[in-house]
Amino acid sequence: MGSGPVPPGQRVVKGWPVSHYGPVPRFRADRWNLQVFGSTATGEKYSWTFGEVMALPAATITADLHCASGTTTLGHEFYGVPAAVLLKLAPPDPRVTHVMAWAEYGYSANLRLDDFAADRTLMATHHNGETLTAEHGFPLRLVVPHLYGYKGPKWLRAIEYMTQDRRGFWEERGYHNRADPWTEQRHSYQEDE
Ligand SMILES: Nc1nc2c(c(=O)[nH]1)N[C@H]1C(S)=C(S)[C@@H](COP(=O)(O)O)O[C@H]1N2
Ligand SMILES: [Mo]
Repeated sequence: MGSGPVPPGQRVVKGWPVSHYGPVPRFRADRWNLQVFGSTATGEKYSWTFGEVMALPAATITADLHCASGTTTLGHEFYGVPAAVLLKLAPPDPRVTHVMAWAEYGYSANLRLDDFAADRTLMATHHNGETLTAEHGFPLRLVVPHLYGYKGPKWLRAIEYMTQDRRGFWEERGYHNRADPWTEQRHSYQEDE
């Protein structure tokens, strides 16, 4: 639920500041798709157009967002396609243990399959009743409310099913592989603890 306790070492800020690495991509519906590839159960690759994604079963969640650099924003309402829906439509091979969430410009975040499959993991199209803004990830943004923000790519384009773990963009740059805010898993050097 949103607006519960705040994880240790976080300070709450008002509003919804924008933070990401690199430029905001321009959306072109005719060139956009959402893909699932890698170790699918059938060996097939899946692809949905923007219109098809918008027609998938959707749900609403409330989430607080925790940036690993120490800021938290409270009470976001996200609407979109639950990750569980994608896992049902594009089943992973039984050997899949992790996924890589890919965004525009090669941004990526790796997740344990159980973190991706979690109840509140959602591919959001809307925030507080309105279409996501470009800065916050339009047209599709992954939200993983129980992990630090870098595990939620804005401008999501693909989910890769993996049979072993591989580090994503920030995970390769010194950020923690799991990113649990409640135990302050901010840095990769903590992984040996
Ligand atoms: N594509 C992409 N997604 C991204 C990032 C990024 O650099 N690129 N930064 C992440 C980080 S570190 C955070 S804290 C959140 C910030 O989301 P916001 O700008 O909507 O608050 O986006 C995440 N998603
Ligand atoms: Mo962040």
